[in-house]
This record gives sequence, structure tokens and C-alpha cells, in this order.
Amino acid sequence: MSSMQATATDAFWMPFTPNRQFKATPRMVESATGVSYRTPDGREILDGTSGLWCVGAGHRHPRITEAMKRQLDTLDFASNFQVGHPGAFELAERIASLAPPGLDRVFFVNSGSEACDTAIKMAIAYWRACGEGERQLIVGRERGFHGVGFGGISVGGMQANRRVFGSAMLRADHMRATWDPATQAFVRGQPQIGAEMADELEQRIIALHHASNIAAVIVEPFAGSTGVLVPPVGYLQRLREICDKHRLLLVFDEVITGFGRTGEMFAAQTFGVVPDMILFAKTVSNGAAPLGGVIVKREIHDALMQGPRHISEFMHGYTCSGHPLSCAAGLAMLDVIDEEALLQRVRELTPHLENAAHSLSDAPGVVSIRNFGLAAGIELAPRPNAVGERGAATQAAAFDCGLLTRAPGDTVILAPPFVSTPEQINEMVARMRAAIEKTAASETR
Ligand code: PXG
Ligand code: PLP
Repeated sequence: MSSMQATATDAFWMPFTPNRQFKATPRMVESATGVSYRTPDGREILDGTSGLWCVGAGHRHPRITEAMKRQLDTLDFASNFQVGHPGAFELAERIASLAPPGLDRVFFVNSGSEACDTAIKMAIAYWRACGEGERQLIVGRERGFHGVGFGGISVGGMQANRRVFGSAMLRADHMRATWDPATQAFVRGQPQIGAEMADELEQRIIALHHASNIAAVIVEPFAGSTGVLVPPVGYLQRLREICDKHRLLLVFDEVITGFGRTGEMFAAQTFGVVPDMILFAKTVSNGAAPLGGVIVKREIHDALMQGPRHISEFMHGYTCSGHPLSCAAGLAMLDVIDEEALLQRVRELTPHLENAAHSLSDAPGVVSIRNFGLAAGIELAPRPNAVGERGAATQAAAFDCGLLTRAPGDTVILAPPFVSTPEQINEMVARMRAAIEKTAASETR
């Protein structure tokens, strides 16, 4: 309590936070271990969202902590601009060996947003190198989230992230979201029907713009941060076929799905569809240090290896691209995923989370429950004329009930760490139910 009162909250302009509301009633966490946070006054908060979808191996995993400490005692910083350090090369080789066949070149960045903007630049540069420089339009999807760079908000499909910046965006068009309330409200895992939603890419987008103007199609394998929207069986396969037919690059944004959340290293493997690029961030370093990247098909990389030999082939990079500390965290995380068989654990826990999440179908105001891998979205009916208010109230109530959740709109999210036990997942769901009930009760008063 005392340390909280001692913390002035004025100067820090918080990201993606209602600042005035937060600062009126700050919700602080001070430490974390395994699947829980602890508040300054000593309460335990179960981490129902793996931090922000990143802490798959649990907080302060000793193996990752040790590797980072060792790294700090060896090499704190080296850029990868015209010098190199072993960690970045080693991590790139490891990631290439885990990616689907053909994708074996890795560009490091520090976040998912940077990964998305990097991939868009690669796609545009690739087509120019191929003599098809007019291919510049990027196709995304409504309710897609690709971070907050100008590329990412352009191809992203979230009105709230675009509204203020609408006049400053890249050329993009959008397919419809795969969400269909009429057939999917309480679907478990992938919807069986709806693969034909992908045909819109050919029948509307390509028909309108012509394929020769389109550089790439960017989608999340399942949309995570807009409420866990799961593609129908066959949908991603169909997107791949259409992209092949019209020679469009297919990019999977695996910032949430990458490194285990779907029970394979990448959702591309879970869904059995090989894209041309994979974006990653978050879980790759277990959230212990900022790290993201783009895994690229060899042909795309090779097409860009042109020009005078003393000039960078791709004019792009960030000061901290492949930072030593981030790479140390990433290498240790890959060891942990392997040694603790975390992919297997995710596969085993998935039906448990599915059952536990769907047990909330009778909680007050629940209108839909979706799940895939270790992710579930529980959607509540919006309050009249106040979309998102009930979600936000439930998120706040959950914190008071000892659960960290996220609420995009009126959907509350459960995305537990891969190391959660079935009992811990049950407890998260029990606290979620308590939060939903508490919020509903406060409305009827
Ligand atoms: N792509 C996807 C698919 C993401 O989910 C980003 C890109 C951007 O990553 P960075 O590292 O720049 O934040 C994300 C990020 C939520 C939530 O509430 C999700 C994200 C970020 C913030 C909140 O689900 N995902
Ligand atoms: N702004 C200035 C003035 C810089 O010098 C740099 C990098 O050198 C940047 C922005 C970009 O920063 P980063 O490489 O961390 O993205």
C-alpha cells in the first residue's frame, strides 16, 4: 500500500490506457512468479493473459533470467549494423530451423508493430526488385490488428486505431472478418462452415484492384486482440490458393500465435498452411525483453540481395534489432519450450481451457464464447449505447477478483501461460465468472 501511495503517476503517459481513469484508481502490480502477479499490498493476481500474450513459460523463468544475467555480464550492447554478435546469428538459425520449410531468413526488430511495418517494406521492395513495382496495395482484414505503426494501422482493421490518423495511411483494402455471429456464437475451436469467406479476396478485392497492383495479403491466423476470432476450416488454405493463383505474397502475423500458443511452434503448422512471411514478437522472448521479427521465404530474401556490394541491400533496421539481451532471452525461451515440452503441454491443456471457458455460457450477459489453442474470448452483450463499457467494467472487476484479463470491446480474454495447471485454469475461470457476476449485479442495483 505504502509504495503505491509513494508513486507519482502524472508523468508517465500510459500506452493504450484510459489514463485519467487509471490515475484516479491505479491498479499496480509489483512482482511476478510463475502464473501470478503480486500487487504492492500483497494480493495475488492470476495472469489470465500471459502478460499481454507473451509470458508462455511463466514469469521469471529461472532459465531465462539466468541467461539474461549471463548476457549482461558478457556483452550489454552491440548493434547489428555492420558488426555482429553471436547471439543474433544463433537465434536466427534456431528460428529458421523451427519455421515451416522454405522460410529460413530472419530479420529482427523489437516489437510486433515493427515486424508488421518491416514485412510491408519487404513486400514492396521485393516486387520492385522483381520488376513489378506497381504492386503496392496491401490487403488486410476487418478486425485485424497489426500493431500501431503507419503500415500496421493501414492494413489493420480496427476503427479505433485508424480514426484519428485516417488521412495519413498507406494504400490498403480489407477483407471481411471471419466472425459470423449467426453460426459461430458458441463454436468450439474452428467453425466447420465458412471457408468460402476467403473467396472475397478474389471476387471483390482482386476483381476491384487487379492482382498486378497488390503486393501482399496480411492476416493473423486467428485474430487475437480483437476477441479471438477463429477462421473456419479450410479458410486459410483457400487464401493460400488464391494468393498462389494471383502471385500475391501471403503474410501471417503470428505475433500472438507464434512460439506455441496453438500447440505448434507456429499456427502455420497447426493450420497446415505455409505463408511467405511470418511475423513474430511477444512469446519469442517470454516477454522478458523486447524482441520481434520477420521470417522470410528464401526466394524473397534472395531477390533482394542485389546492387553494389558495399551498400545495404535492404535499407531498414532498428538500433536494437537483435539486441544481445533480447537474443539471450529468445535462445533461453527456445530451450525452455523444448526441454519442458511446452508445445505438448499446450496441446494437452487446450481441451481443458475449451471446456472451462465454455462453462461460462450461463454467466449473465454472455452472448458468445470462442476458443483456439490456449486462447478464449468470452463476449458479453454491450450496454445500450455504450459499446465496450461492460467489457471494461468486467476487466476492472476481474482485477479486484484476482485475475488479469483484457477486454477488447465487450469480449474478455483468457490466454493463460503454457505452464498453467488445469487447476489454475479452473481458478482463472472461477474468478472470471465472479467478475462477470459482480459486474452484472452492479448494473441491476
Ligand atoms: N500483431 C498482432 C497480431 C498483435 O497481436 C501486434 C502485431 C503489435 O505488437 P507490439 O509488440 O507492437 O505491441 C500485436 C500486439 C490485446 C493486445 O489486448 C494485443 C496486442 C497488443 C496490445 C494489446 O490483446 N498485440
Ligand atoms: N531518431 C533519431 C534522431 C535517431 O538517431 C534514430 C536512430 O539512430 C532513430 C530515431 C531511430 O531509432 P531506432 O533505431 O531505435 O528505431
